[in-house]
Amino acid sequence: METDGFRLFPDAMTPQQQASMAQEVLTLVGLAPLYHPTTPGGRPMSVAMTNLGARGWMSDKNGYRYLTTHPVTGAPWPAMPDSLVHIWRRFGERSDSPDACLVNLYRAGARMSLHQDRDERDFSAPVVSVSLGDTALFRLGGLERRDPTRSFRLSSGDICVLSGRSRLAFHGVDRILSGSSQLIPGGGRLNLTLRLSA
Ligand code: MD3
Ligand code: FE
Repeated sequence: METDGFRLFPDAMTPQQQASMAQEVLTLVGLAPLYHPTTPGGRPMSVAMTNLGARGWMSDKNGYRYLTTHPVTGAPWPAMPDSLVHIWRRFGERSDSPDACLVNLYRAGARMSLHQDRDERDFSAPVVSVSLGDTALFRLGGLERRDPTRSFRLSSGDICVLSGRSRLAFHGVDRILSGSSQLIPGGGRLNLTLRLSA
C-alpha cells in the first residue's frame, strides 16, 4: 500500500459548491465535447473524457500525451476555471496553477483499470482530484502493479491529493455506484483531475 502522501478530504465541498462546480464544468464541456479516447491497444475507453486548461491529456493508438487542442474539434481546450485553481492551491498546498484538468465522466458501468499517472514531467507536483456525482469504488495500490491494494469510496464533494510516494502509486476505479447521487444530469460521476503536465 502506498498511502504515504495520499490525503482524502471527505465532504471538502458543500452541496452548493458541488452543484455550481458541476454546472460550471458541464457548461465548458459544451465547448469541448466529451469523447471516448482509444487506448494504445485500440479499444475505446468506457470513461468519456475532455480537458480544461492549457494542456489536456489524451490517448490514442500512438500512446498517451498532453495536447494544447481537442483531438476531435481541433479547438484549444477551454480555460482553467478560477474555482479549480483555488482548489489546487488550497488542497495541493501550491502557489502556482495547474495547467491541465482532465474531466472524466463515468456513466453507469464505466471503469478505469489499474494504472500509474506518469505522463507528466515533474512528479514532485501533486495530483488533486475532485469527485462529483455518483460514488466511485476506487482502488489504490503501491509502486508495483503486483503490490497489495486498498479500496476506498470517493463520494461527491470529496477531494483527494496524491503527493510524495503515492504520486506514482497504481490506482483505478472498479465501479460506480449508479444512482447514488442526483447531481449529474443523466446520472454518473464527474471526476476532475488537476495536474502540472510540463
Ligand atoms: C494519481 N482518475 O484520470 S483520480 C486518472 O477517479 C484517474 O477518475 C481516477 O486515475 C478517477 O488518471 C482517479 C484520483 C487519483 C487517485 C489516485 C492516484 C489520482 C492519482 C494515485 C496516483 C496518482
Ligand atoms: Fe490516474
